[in-house]
Amino acid sequence: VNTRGKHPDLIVQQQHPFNAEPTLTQLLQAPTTPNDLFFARNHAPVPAVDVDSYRLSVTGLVEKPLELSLDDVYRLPKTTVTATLQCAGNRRKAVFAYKHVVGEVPWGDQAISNAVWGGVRLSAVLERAGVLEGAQHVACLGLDELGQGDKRFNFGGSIPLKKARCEEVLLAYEMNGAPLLPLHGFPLRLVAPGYIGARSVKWLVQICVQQTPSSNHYQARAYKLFAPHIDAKTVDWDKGLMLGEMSVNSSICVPEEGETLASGKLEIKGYAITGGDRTVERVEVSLDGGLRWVEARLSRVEPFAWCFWTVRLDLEPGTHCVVARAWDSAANTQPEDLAKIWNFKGYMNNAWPRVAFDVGPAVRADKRPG
Ligand SMILES: Nc1nc2c(c(=O)[nH]1)N[C@H]1C(S)=C(S)[C@@H](COP(=O)(O)O)O[C@H]1N2
Ligand SMILES: [Mo]
Repeated sequence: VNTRGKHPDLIVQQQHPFNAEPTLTQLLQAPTTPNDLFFARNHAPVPAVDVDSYRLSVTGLVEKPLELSLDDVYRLPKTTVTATLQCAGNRRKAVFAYKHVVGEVPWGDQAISNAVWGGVRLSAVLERAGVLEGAQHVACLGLDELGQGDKRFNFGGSIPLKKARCEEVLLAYEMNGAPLLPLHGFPLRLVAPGYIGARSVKWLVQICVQQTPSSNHYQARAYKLFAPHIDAKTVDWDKGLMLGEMSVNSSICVPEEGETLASGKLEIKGYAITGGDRTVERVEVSLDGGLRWVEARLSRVEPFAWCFWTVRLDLEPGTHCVVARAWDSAANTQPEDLAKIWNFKGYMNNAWPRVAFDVGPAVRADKRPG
């Protein structure tokens, strides 16, 4: 695990537990993020798993509780799904810049990555167990332990049963054709496409079908959204909006803040993503604070995955400020002002990304290198 911190293009936010994101430049290299550059978000040390004694239990509101070995899982029909995971804390650095948040990882725009996941459908396992009437949520538990002394507990979270039955939700044991790395949940993790990353529980050990959402700390307290005037002292945890589906979001990755570009045709690039089973429909940029917008060209758009966007522009020498916004298939778009969605946990920042950059004087053709 620690050797991953040595990858030159990985920004390590925290060594223990290990939290890291690729550089902006690396993020846009390929639509599928290489496994060794995939962002890592851990709340506790990576648990060691004994594959022989490992069992996944399926309990709760089911006709027939199951105890599945890894071989039992491997025997089920295998399928692959392309899905982008995004942490609810993605783009928190901008939230900090506006107003500081205490004790949270200061993610840049790279707490997001895309992979082709291989595994079995959660629905196949639920069918084998037989879901009983009254069931509405599927709660997952990981093997990693948090807390101290007799207050120890495992990481967990839940998704609605309706989502759990969708064909895109996987119990994944492969990532981009390779066995899942310990850092990303070996031997088995949930992949809940369209939902915040926290719901894709790693080192999965238990699936519980139940009437209510998970009572785990990371569902019942953390990963909730509060209004800007609420803080850690005034918060009533029961009142927060429990996060599930991702909202529509985008990032400007090229140019980077403060960069100087040669005048002439230049490119502005980034990614866009949305949640649920919605798709990104349009991305646009503005150089005048949002009065006039230029539509970007999108890479292939598919549900559950980000898309990359590009705008080619001819800009005059001087300082420019570019903002962007994405629109999805439900006509949702991003809010302009971070202040209005600021929350003390720094979640779900999908305010317009803003990048200030300089365009230098034109480089004369005869002075151009090469
Ligand atoms: N068991 C377990 N699962 C977990 C976590 C964790 O700390 N423990 N972190 C969650 C969060 S907050 C995110 S954003 C994703 C990140 O997945 P990755 O580390 O593979 O990128 O895993 C989720 N699953
Ligand atoms: Mo996360």
